[in-house]
Amino acid sequence: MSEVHTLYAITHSLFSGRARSYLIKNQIPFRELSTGHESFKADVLPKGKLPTIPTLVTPEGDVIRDGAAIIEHFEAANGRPCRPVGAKQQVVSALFDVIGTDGLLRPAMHYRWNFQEDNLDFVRYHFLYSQRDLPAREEKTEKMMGRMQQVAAIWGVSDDTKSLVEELYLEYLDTLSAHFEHYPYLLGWRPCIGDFGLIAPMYAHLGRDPYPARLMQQRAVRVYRWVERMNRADQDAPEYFNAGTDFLPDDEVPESLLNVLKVIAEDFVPETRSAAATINQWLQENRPQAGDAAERFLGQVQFELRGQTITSIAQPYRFFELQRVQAIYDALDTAEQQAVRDMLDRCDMAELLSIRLDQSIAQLDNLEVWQA
Ligand SMILES: N[C@@H](CCC(=O)N[C@@H](CS)C(=O)NCC(=O)O)C(=O)O
Repeated sequence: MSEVHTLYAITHSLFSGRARSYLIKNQIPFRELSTGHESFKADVLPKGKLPTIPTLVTPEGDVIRDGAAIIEHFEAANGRPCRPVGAKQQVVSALFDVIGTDGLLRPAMHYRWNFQEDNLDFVRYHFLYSQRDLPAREEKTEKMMGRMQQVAAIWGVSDDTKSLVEELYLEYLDTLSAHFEHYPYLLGWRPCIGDFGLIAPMYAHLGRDPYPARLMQQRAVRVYRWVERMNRADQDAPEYFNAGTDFLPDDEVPESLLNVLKVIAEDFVPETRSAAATINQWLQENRPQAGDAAERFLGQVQFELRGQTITSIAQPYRFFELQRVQAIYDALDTAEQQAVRDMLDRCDMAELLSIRLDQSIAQLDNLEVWQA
């Protein structure tokens, strides 16, 4: 694959980090352009349908919008290099993909937007220079940033909940750091689909904006190293003296990784349960037709976390990703299903196998659409 792809993305964008890392790690040549380039509006958007990044243009001119679709495009074409073979590893890999792209948005938004003294000038640079030098650029930047400053609140961070959000994030950071004592990637010696999902919030926001990046450098060097590593084409694991080259043998999912899942489960599971109830209620009332575009946000979510109530937002996309975990599980034989269930029970994640929407979501012509 010597021809160059074009990735419409930007350095400070959360979802861009997932596709970029995949391209780097799989040595797929690409150039990155911001959506400020004329070509995005003129040539790409009509085929991509929505103005979101990442959007990929292949050397043949095909347009693929959405990080999951971009990765699936290469996985399907190349014998699924980033999907482990074993049942438990496959499920854990797909689960981290959901956690990264949806489950860690709360700390990602909090640590970007609620530490303005440290972050604001840095972030403003990126918003400003993602646009061409047109007269309204400064004004547009301030407007965009003003809007974005609300997002942490939308995901449930308030004066009352912010110390809880930080407490949980720090526990997650500590357990992830402990995992990387043993291995450079989630499932051993090379990155899986889950690593790419997880890098989404961990790169642009939590691993690069000044305040959270310093926090990560000072508190969790190993996590910081993984963030660097996920943006390099080589294995980048010189500090591991016993390094292998593959996923761990015998479908092993290390205990250290289950410890990470156990921390994440605390908000991810009740939030998913509540979001499913909200969206299913909406589905009953609205009964979208097969092929109708799935909404990006659908109402509020409320759940209890360590004695406090978090009010957040329901996103159908979480369930599009979760369906992929469930599809892997559904295709397993009974003994494998039992092994997966036992593993997920141990980290309080087993309920995710059965939290489902009444209508599933597919990707069709660059849109997420409802199915019958
Ligand atoms: N599901 C999409 C989400 C992409 C997305 O929301 N990207 C943000 C930037 S990180 C964006 O483009 N926002 C602009 C918009 O929604 O108009 C993916 O995973 O690629």
